[in-house]
Amino acid sequence: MHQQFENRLALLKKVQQTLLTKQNKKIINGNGIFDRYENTVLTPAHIPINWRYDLNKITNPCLMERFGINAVFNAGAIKWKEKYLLVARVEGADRKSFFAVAESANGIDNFTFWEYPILMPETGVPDTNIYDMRLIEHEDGWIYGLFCTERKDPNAAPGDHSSAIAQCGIARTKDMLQWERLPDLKTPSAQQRNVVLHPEFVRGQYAFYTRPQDSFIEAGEGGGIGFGLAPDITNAVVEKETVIDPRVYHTIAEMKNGMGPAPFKTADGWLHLAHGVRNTAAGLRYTLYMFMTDLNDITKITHKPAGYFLAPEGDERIGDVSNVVFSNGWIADKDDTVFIYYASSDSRMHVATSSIKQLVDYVKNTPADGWRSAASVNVINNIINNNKTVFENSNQFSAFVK
Ligand code: M1P
Repeated sequence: MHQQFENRLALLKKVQQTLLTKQNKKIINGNGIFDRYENTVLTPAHIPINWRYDLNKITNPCLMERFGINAVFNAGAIKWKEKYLLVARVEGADRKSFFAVAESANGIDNFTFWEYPILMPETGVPDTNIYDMRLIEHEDGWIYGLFCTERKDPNAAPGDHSSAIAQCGIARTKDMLQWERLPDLKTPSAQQRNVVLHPEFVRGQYAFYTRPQDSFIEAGEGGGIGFGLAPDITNAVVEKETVIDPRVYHTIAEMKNGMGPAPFKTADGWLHLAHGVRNTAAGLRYTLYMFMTDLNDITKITHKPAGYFLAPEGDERIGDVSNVVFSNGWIADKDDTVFIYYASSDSRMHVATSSIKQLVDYVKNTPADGWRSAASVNVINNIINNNKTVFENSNQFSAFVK
């Protein structure tokens, strides 16, 4: 029995070591905007063996898994002490999510979890489930983690075990190890998910991107990505939310949308990554989209390409919640490289790389939505006609049109 235990443990370790040391390669022939990579960067198989197994031969002679992991996804991201950190949403087989930090030296492979998951302090109202942390290095000197905290709806009818109240939890740290939990954000909305803190003060206040979806729709206001200010982060109250990026009929965000990670400041404006949700006969489809806001008025969208930036492809389309990509973490490096971390189908994490230069070009020069089929055809015709001019009298063009 002991030998069997030893053999199984050796195999578990070997398989995991192979996974954790596997090199990740860029997939060539991308769209010029970003590049995908061959391998996922975090999966349940990346979770340390000693979190899942009791490694004592006496108490666990069959070397059974004692704590199963269902999914590792929707990770916040930060560059910290020259390492690329992901604060992943780890979901156990018990359906509860928690946060855990994984680090990599290059941002694209060999992500390895820290010794312990994060034991997030609770407020006076315990969290039933916490997930989807956004990491923000705020100019006040703290690193904030904003996340969704869900508790059972106290007004749920007897027998209703699925109605929940979702709110924005706030915690902060200086070392990524010790977290100080602050009171949950208060807003006029009954539910909040996908709340992000802007990294700079706005008019001397903390600025939040919110998602006043449900209450605004109920009030006939359509919903979308909202914005509001709070003077004090230790008791954050947003009195008024204004929708800055509304949902629009027959677009990738017709059903709902939500901010992704905190925006990057560029010379041209604030670069944002968000997710949009549309309905299909097969259920909801989540894709990522981008836009830019004005440096002087961060509530004003200056550029917004039509449609999605990144949509689920191939294996990404299948998982616990299929046809979903979701991102709440990206890192801009000093050399201009941008690491976009995204989850597919609520199951595992991927990386894509781009650069600030490419993303600014994409956001500024990709045509905006014309809202109608005819407008889309006009965009294509413009491209074709411009290309004709570019390649007039050139052999390259004749090769294309043959
Ligand atoms: O299942 C897809 C996503 O659904 C929710 O996002 P949203 O509130 O924008 O619909 C979240 O539960 C998210 O974690 C999940 O990935």
